[in-house]
Amino acid sequence: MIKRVHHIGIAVKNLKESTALFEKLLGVKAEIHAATSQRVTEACFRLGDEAEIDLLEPMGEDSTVAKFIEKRGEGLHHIALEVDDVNAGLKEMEGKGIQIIDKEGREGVAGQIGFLHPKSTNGVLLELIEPRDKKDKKPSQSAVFFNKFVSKDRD
Ligand code: CMX
Repeated sequence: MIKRVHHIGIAVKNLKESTALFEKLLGVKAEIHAATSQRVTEACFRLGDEAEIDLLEPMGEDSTVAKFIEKRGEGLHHIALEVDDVNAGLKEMEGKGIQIIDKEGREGVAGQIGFLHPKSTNGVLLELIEPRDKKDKKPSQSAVFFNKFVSKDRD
């Protein structure tokens, strides 16, 4: 079950300049992390208790984010949806006919993550994330609506 939008990833060329811009825009300070396994350096902006905005600067030319920027320019890279169990989430999505990139969750900065292929999700890369630091929150109202909407039982 999807609990909430965990974060939105935006691909940028220059993390320093974009961090300064987004700090001015959002009025919050960023936390900077090196996500070596994903080949990006991230600036994370926590927006209250809900979603984060993460700016992603590629680490080297072989990074998937570098390829993305080269092909499509800077901009929305992915939307991450929080789940209780990433492996169960990936299996559930595969069962619904969605093309998955990862058969199993892998280690990300904030927990276990797995991706769904943008070719099967209207051109948007979706990430499922099982946060390490589970807040045990109730799903947000929009997540309740989303789950109802995609449920096979809806009328
Ligand atoms: N959003 C939407 N479409 C995307 C995309 C993205 N982020 N990345 C690639 N695509 C599109 C490409 O434009 C291309 O479309 P066309 O065939 O119409 O040209 C298609 O997907 C295939 O792209 P590709 O360049 O041939 O394939 P890649 O080798 O780039 O692989 C993808 C694409 C999505 C499978 C790969 O980027 C991937 O595995 N991503 C998941 C991991 C990841 O993105 N990690 C980065 C950091 C994440 C984090 O910090 O949390």
